[in-house]
Amino acid sequence: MRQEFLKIQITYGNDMIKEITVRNYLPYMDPGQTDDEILSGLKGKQKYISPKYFYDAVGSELFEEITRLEEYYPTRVEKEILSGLLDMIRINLRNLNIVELGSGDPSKITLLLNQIPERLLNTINYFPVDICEAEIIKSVDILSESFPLQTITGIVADFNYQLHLLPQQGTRMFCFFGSTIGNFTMKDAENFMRQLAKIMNPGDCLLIGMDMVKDIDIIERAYNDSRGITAAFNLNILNVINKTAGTDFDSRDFEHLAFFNPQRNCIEMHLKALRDVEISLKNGFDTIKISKGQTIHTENSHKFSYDQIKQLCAWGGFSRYTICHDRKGWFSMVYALK
Ligand code: AVJ
Repeated sequence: MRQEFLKIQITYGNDMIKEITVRNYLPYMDPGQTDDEILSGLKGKQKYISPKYFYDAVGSELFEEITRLEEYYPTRVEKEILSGLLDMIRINLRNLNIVELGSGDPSKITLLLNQIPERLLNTINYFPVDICEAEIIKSVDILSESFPLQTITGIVADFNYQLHLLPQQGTRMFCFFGSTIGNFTMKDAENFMRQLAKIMNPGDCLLIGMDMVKDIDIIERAYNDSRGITAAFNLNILNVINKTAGTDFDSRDFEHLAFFNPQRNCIEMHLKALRDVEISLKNGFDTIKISKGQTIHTENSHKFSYDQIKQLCAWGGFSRYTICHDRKGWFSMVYALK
């Protein structure tokens, strides 16, 4: 087993050295399981790749670029809500352990930390959790410069499988921003909330961002931006799969497709084959055939109703919750207390 607990030294141009703490739990994932997950998704009739594979270093950068697009409203609106959140809801911040799932870049937690006085900040421990190690290192580096927190410990993990490895200490606030919960099918969202219910203790709380149902044109525009950044983000998943599972996809054989599915209230992203392709696998024996026009489903992005928020909170065993939303009701931040 590779070393899980690391101190990483960051060296700056002029010999300055800084040490940050990162725990990497990905080596605890069974590599066979990862390959099986990818291959079984590719072998089925409707081909599927889990959206967690978007986020290598390149994909994480592309996603950050998406969040700055005019057409991509979710991040903008969520940030609006976050930047005034602590005036609207009362959270007991002293000695809090903040665990942010799928943290990505530190801009969202920064908005929250900006509202907390220094005398409280230095009682708070912060744990960003992400599947992308490069993102975690960058985040811990940036935040440790900006805020006098008690500790910052980066955690590289797959929260689909490794919730039980998250910090157990003290009172915790789990943050799950960006409507990442929308990536799950409703069944998986139910499982996820039930898992959370198991690992959370009385006094712990959850702060979860959800993108709401709205005009379809607005939603579809957010996933078909005019600069093609979302297309590049979608296509990059094939490079990640090549690295992870040893396939030989050529992203030039596919095009980006994103549309709203009104039955399930979700955006579906696919990669559509522009020609017949045959993908070879690491073992050299098997191949996967994809015919022209066939798609690989890469992401669901559910949009929520207030009834669904209520349902999710019930699955999570939350007795009390508060919903904060923007004026137009485009995005909700739910604060739920165990
Ligand atoms: C990070 C999963 C919330 O679903 O809107 C952005 C990812 N995909 N554009 C989303 C994404 C295409 C994003 N989440």
